Amino acid sequence: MNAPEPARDDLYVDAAYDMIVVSNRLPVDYQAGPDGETQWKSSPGGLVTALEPVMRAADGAWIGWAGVADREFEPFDNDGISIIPVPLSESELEEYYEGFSNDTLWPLYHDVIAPPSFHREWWDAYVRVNRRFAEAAARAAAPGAVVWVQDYQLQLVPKMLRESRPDLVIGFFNHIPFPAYGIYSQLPWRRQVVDGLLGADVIGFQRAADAGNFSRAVRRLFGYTTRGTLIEVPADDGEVRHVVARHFPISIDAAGFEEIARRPEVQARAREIRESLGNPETIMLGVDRLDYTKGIRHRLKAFGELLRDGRLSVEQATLVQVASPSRERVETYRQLRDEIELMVGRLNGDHSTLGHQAIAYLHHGYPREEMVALYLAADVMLVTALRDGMNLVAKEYVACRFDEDGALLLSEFTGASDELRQAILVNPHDIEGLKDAMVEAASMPRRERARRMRALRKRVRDNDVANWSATFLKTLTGAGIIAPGVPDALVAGLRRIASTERLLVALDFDGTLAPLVDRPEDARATGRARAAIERLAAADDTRVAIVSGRALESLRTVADPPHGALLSGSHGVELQLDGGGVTIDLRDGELAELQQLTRVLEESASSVDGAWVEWKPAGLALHTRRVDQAQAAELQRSVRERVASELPELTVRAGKNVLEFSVRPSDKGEALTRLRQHAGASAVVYVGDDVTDEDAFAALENDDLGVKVGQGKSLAAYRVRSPEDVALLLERLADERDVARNGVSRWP
Ligand code: GDG
Repeated sequence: MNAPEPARDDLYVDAAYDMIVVSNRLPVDYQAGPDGETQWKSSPGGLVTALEPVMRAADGAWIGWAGVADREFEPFDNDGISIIPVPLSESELEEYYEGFSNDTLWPLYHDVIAPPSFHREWWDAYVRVNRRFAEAAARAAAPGAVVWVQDYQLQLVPKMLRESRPDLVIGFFNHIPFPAYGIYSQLPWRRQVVDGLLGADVIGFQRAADAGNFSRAVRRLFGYTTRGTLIEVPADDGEVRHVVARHFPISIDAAGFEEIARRPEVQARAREIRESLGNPETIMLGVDRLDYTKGIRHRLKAFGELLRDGRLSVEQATLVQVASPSRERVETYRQLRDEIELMVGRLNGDHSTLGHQAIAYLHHGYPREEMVALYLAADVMLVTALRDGMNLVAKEYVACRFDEDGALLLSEFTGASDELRQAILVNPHDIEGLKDAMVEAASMPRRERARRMRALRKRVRDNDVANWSATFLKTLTGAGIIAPGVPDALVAGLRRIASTERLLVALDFDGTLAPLVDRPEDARATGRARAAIERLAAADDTRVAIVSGRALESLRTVADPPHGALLSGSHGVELQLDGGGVTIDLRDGELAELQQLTRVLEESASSVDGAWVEWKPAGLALHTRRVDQAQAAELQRSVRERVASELPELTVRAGKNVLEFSVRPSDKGEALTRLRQHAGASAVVYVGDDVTDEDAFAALENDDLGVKVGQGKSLAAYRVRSPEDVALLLERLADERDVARNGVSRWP
């Protein structure tokens, strides 16, 4: 086993995307074309609308299932967003999706309105499929990328992803409620699910109550400390990781809905709908997926009793119920459909006349324009869910009513009721109360309707879906999305620091000066960055240093440093200062440790095909990139265990597919401090993209300036997007340094 090229611990072969969304379904659906060829049809949901601009700006990828079982598809580009399909077999569809997701979690999380089924084989499939999604994300994510996991089907993904890619920033959003502990605790796998979610940095819920329920479950199951929205999760290294669990109420593309509602042809269609229903005084409308959480039966019962009691007549009022088909292979849903259709049939039989139907029941999906026409036609919108994470229908109705008319009747058990306080709020279990509220809504004076609708519309406009995603991402990254170029605030910072007496410009190499490449030996700084550091290094009052995790020898070869540059390799263990290299002299104890470490690693690696050991000046790295995932995990675990018991003093760094052990603890922070002293610098600029650069940012002092390249949590005060932008930054710094010396600016 010879040591191949030195590798950086966060250099992954097909890691490419800075922003990744992972959801059960892709934003596109597979369709077989007329000749059996593959076609893709966009399914423009709210989430897609919200995330499209963010995804395009950030070079994003969407990972999910294409909606057809037993088919594998290659990744492809859809309108500027990369689509990465994850395959599901027919039995996984039954066990992971229809079973565990929709017949265990869905009823459990909706307060057991229907009894949840618990099956161990469904759980096994859930774990298996979650792992597949996590692996797809781990392969696709660039170093430090943001990965945003969506919804209850994928609750184990955050932890799985953190284990394989500790460098990532991981968010999770739960679109459905999170139940009280008394209910949640029924889940046989309650610990594993909460633990899975705690792999995220930020866990988002619809309501504050959901976030509270989650934090309580964490305390009950794990005893972790929670303070407000922060949860303190003990990490492997003895440190504490802070996880945020709070509410981020989701919303809709309000302007988009209003735009459709203002189209003349949509308004004409709304009038046509009213006429075709026989011009009743009041059209009541329900729009739901056919789901037992939506309270459709309660609504029908209340409406039927109002007709029976003569408080409403079919000439006065018609109920239009759109029940779009949903989860039709799950038994509870089949039963629900039978019950509802029986009720509708009976009520229509009892109350309809030849000219007036009591209930227009539509078991179809409709195009969005038709939905908007229905919203415009409806005098009263009925949202009577027994439990609902948010309920977007309520918000869509409000967004469409630019005429400031229409009354919204809204269940207290929806997330939307936390925000839409001017709706007529109801408890749908209280049938008498519901009936009174329906009559009140039908007879509400125009002025009162307008007053309420104005307030509701303001709320939905102010907090639309773009706002929702921006707020979530800002909490997650602390930075939002990074614009290309050198941000104005950073320019101001560069201008300030350019006037310092003796400047040290310390730069990471891979991912900072050089774009990441497949083979570490191919990495080269961009031409512009190389020219800019040459310019900086040429001046007497400025020193340039390159600070890398690579061994010094490899760094010299790939970086081709300008004359006079200072170098630091192996995470600060090796330094090259003026007057040649600094060799590190290991003490006897360290040499003995290194020998023993070599024995342990070689023994372990030789038993596994594809594993190799790389020698570094004060340590060793065990590479498992060419070993299959399960075997690699097992090898890493056993090596970690052996080293922990035989050589407990060693420093361990884990990257994807590599474990690095070092007998001389050192990091880029210590390296930077030595370089600063050596250069006699009065201020330092440090630029880096990697998690190991955080040690250097932590070593910066008040007048220094830290710049993080790309997404990811960071102590740096500034960010740029990519090595190309680092080159611009360095050019600008060289210019500002000239200006500070000569007083001539070529910038406005
Ligand atoms: C989950 C949570 C949370 C329905 N029929 C048609 C159609 N729809 C559209 C509606 C609306 C969406 O489907 C349904 O969204 P909801 O929020 O009402 O409910 P869920 O499907 O249960 O969604 C829920 C949501 O996730 C988001 O986080 O609010 O609480 O359960 O947009 O308009 N759209 C079209 N034709 C139809 O026939 N075009």
